[in-house]
Amino acid sequence: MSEKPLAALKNQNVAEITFADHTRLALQVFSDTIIRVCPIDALANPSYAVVVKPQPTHFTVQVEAGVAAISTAALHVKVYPDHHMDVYDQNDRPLIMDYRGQRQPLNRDLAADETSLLEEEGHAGHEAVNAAAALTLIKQLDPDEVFYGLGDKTGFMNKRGYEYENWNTDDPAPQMENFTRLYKSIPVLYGLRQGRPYGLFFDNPYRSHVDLGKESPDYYAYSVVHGPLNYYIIGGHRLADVVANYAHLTGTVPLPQRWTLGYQHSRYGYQDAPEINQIADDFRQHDLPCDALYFDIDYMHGYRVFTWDPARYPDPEMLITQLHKKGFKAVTIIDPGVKREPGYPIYDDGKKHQVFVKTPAGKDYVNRVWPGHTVYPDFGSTKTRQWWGQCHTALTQIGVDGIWNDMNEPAAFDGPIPDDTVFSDNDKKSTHAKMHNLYGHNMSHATYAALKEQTGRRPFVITRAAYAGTQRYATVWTGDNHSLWAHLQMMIPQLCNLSMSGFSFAGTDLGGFGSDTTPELLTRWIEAGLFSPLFRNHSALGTRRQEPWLFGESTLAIYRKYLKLRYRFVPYLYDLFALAQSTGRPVMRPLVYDFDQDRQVYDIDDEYLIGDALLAAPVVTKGKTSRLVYLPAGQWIDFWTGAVIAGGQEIQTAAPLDTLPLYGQAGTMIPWGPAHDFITDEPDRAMSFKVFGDAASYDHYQDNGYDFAYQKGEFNQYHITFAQGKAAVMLTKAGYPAGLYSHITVTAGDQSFALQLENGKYQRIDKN
Ligand code: MIG
Repeated sequence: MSEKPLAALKNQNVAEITFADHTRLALQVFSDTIIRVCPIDALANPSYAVVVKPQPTHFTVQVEAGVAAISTAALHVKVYPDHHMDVYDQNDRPLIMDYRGQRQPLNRDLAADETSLLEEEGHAGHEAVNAAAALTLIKQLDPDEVFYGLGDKTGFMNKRGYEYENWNTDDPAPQMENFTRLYKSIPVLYGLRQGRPYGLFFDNPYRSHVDLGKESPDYYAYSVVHGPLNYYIIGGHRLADVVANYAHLTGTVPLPQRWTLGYQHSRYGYQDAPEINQIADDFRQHDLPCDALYFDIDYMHGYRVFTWDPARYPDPEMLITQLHKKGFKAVTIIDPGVKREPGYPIYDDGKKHQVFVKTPAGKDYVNRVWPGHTVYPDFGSTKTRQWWGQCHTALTQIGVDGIWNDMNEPAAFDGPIPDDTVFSDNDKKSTHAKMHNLYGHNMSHATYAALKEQTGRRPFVITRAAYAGTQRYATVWTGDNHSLWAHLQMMIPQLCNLSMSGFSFAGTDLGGFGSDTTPELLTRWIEAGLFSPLFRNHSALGTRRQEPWLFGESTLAIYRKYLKLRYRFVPYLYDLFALAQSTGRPVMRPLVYDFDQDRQVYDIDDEYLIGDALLAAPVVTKGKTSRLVYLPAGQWIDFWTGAVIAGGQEIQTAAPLDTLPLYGQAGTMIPWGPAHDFITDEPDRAMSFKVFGDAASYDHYQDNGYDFAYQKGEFNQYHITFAQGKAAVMLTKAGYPAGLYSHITVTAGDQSFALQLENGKYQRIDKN
């Protein structure tokens, strides 16, 4: 090697590499499976995403034949004098290897003057997204390598062959796989190289770009417009472990209130208090379970945040009280833009406290959103977050149960916000270029903290824009989809990749937001989305209305069937959320998550798992009444018929319009809750458990479902076993005595066992 030598030494949790050109690189060891890479002088930079500190970990640093070798029990990293780096797993098999060849940009056959020609005709010219890149990483691509993650990008489960950007964007056009960016930037990438899993988390909020083998079959690339380079190499035995390691790095999803797992209904365009009340009554009258109704922007007075239109909502507190009596929670939208209007108290107060972002010349920066000319709260400032949080008392004091944050990319109607607009970064002066992708994150943070303080309940915040780590504060939805079959299809990879990227609590607008839905599409959507963690029907102003009773009796009957079914699964979903919080294991999962050694599942876009017990294979194609279902190795039980089916094969199954093909994995068990029209703070009195196969055991979690008492030990845990024809329930923790079930039923096939609580123990009370 002609390069001058490098030096490497170990300094606490950091391997410090000094190159001949005097640049200094840090490999900071967080654990056996997590190594951060950044310049040494960037080590102390704060992160919005990462919540853990490096744990004491044994690792070695050596220089051999001019190459630095850094090894933990799980990862071996080699750093070369020419700055290249290779990462191997514990058995020295390649995971992430630098590409040493030349980059070959795509040939678009386009001269500069032809680009403007195309734009004139109305075609968007392809932006040279990498042109402005300050830093680039290029890694070898194995012929067999596949990619997942990246949050809520469009397209398919496996991201190989596509390019994506991280620059939070509100683009209402129908989002298809040619979209490189959406509302969120969650730069975590998972790869499987010859079945060996790894993760790369690029923790830099500036605009970035990834090319996953689109340019070339020989490499994949990451680039970012501004440094420092700051990324994490994540290892793990299985893909599931890598995903959990990432979740712990950036924080797991906090346990939500139980009612948030019920069905929720929304529409942009509900006119006034009588109409909202009518919708609530219609749900009950049609025997449709529902837990929440939403208030979109038109509840406000001229789109002024924290106001109500006095003509259409003369007494919002009374309206919310009425909704609560009918068993509905109320969720109001709050956009970040504050109308620039002297005399409007929120604006005046914000101005007084200097909470809005500024032009470089020091004036409030103004753009235009719904209310007209608006200013933007500077959420990267602690003072602004507290001020914004305080504004929410106007809503929490009248009983609002959740806050829906929209337009927080942030959206701006009069063209993009200039890069040099002054935004705060951890209370220090920074730029829009750096803080753009963090705007929704910091807004969610402010909202979460306010709701927690003002209500004492687990905050329900739903946000459109997000960065890595926002899952600690908010639920997300995927923004403005359309009532298109292609968007029903996209729901599955989008939600699965979101949950692999830390966001277990996510949903799409069921039925589709833009464009007109059809009875068949709406039906297949409510089936396919049955286990969508956030289960909300939402539609746009001016589109065909999407209340399920508007499509005739047969559509209504199927819709009702699935809403009722959803409530039966709420205890299972709640258990999965408790597990997601403690283990980082997602609720909704692509098949590759649990079966990463089965190449047949790498490109499955139309099936998903819910925990490890259930596999859903919805029909997502118009006119189909049967489909092929791939069942991974093992045995599967048809949820509807109880038929036992061998896995490791593709089967043909009938799926008439009212049927969601659904399978239980043999050897698992799920709770099966009582029927509900809505979820209250009252605990269930009895619970059932369904066994798939001949034997299974299960740990069930229960708490009051709404506040933080569980953190002080106020929860129950039940260990349920079924083996050799016998069912037993052990109470392994009884910290929430008021909730203890008086009766438990365990069913396995056509056998059923009834147990009853007697003297702190569950005893069999049947003769079965
Ligand atoms: O489209 O507040 O994604 O859910 O209904 C304009 C109105 C702005 C976009 C959100 C959508 C919401 C709508 N908003």
